Amino acid sequence: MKIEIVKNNVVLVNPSNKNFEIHPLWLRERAKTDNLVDKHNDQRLYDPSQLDQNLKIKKASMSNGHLNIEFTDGIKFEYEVDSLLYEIDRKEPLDKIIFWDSKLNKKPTAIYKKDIFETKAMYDLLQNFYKYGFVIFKNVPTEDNYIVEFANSVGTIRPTNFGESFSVKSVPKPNDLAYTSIALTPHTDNPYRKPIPCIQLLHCIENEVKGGFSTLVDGFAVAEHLRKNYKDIFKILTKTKVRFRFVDKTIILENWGELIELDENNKVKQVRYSTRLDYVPALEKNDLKLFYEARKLIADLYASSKFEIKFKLEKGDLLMMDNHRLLHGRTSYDVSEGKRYLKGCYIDHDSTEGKLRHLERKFGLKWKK
Ligand SMILES: O=C(O)CCC(=O)C(=O)O
Ligand SMILES: [Fe+2]
Repeated sequence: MKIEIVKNNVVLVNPSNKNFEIHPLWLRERAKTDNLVDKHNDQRLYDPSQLDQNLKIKKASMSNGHLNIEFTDGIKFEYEVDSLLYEIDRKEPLDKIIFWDSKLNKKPTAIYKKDIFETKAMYDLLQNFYKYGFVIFKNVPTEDNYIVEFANSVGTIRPTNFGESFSVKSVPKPNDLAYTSIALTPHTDNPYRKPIPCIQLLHCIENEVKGGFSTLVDGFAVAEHLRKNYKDIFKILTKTKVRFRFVDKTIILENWGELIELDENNKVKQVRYSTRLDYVPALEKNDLKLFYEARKLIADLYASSKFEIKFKLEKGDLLMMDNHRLLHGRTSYDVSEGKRYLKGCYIDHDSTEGKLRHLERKFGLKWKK
C-alpha cells in the first residue's frame, strides 16, 4: 500500500484492492496543529462534524515520507505517510493467534523482574499472551498480596463481589467450589457476570500438596475442531444462549451467552463453559436433544488428553490467562498433605491491549502518533 498525489488529490494505491481517493475531510480531521488538538492529550479541541462538508485540498506535495497538505479552510499540516498507512490498515495490536492442543511443547514463560512492566520483554510477553491465550511468570514475589500490584502494573484490577483479589484455598462453607479441594473440570470463570472478566491472574503462594495440578485448554482450538468436524454441533453451540448463575447470601448474578460466541465475521470471539453453574434453556425437546449431545461432546473434548495440558504451579508462579479463550481447572488435592494457596484477580482486555499499544509506541515498533 502507498499514498500518491494525483491531480491534487490524495490517492491510496492498494495492490490487493481498488485504488481510491482519500476524502479531504478524513485527512483534515487528522491534522494536529497546536490550535486543533491539545498537545497534552492529543484530543481534538473542535467538533469535526462541523467542518465544511465541501472542504477541499488546495495544495498537496510529498517529500521524504511526508505528505504536506493545505486545505481550503487555511489549515496546513505535514503528515507522516507511514502513520497514515498504519492508521488505514490498523487492526488489533496483536500478532496472529496460535491454536494449540496438548502437543504444545513449550508453555510461554518468563522470569519476573521488578521493572519488567515497561520493557521490550513485556511487549514480547503480551504478544505471547495474545498468541497462546496465556503466559506464566516465574518468581513473582509472594508477599503482601502482590498480585494486586502486579495486576495494576499490567492494567487495572477489576474488583468483583469476591473483592479486589480472592484467596483460592479450601475453607469451611465455601461460597464457590474453587474454595474447596475437589477437582474442577475445565471452565471459564464467572460467565454469570456482565461483562465477563476478560483476563484472570492466578498467583501461586503455596503448593505443598501432591495433587492440585493446574489444567488449561485452548477453547478456540476446540471450537475450530468442532467447526471442521461436527458442523451441526458447532452450529447449535454457537446459536444457543445458556443462562449462567451465581448465588450466595448477598447476591444473585446472571448472564446469558453461547458456549461458542462468534463475531460478525464468524470468527470465534469468546467461549463460555462452567458445568457448576450453567442452566440450559427449556427448548423444544428435539433441539435440546442435539444441544445436550453437543454439550457432551464439547465437555469431552475440553477434558480430553488431545486438548488439555496439565502442570503444577510452583510457589511464585503467576498464570495470566485469557478468560474469553482458555478454560482452566485443577485436579483434586488432599488438604492434610500441606498448604495449597493461590491468589486470584481479574483485569480487562483494554488494559493489556492498551499496554501493548503503549509499548509498541515506546519502542518504535508499529504504532506512531
Ligand atoms: O485452584 C485452582 O487451581 C484454580 C481455581 C479456580 O478455578 C479459580 O480460582 O478460578
Ligand atoms: Fe476458575
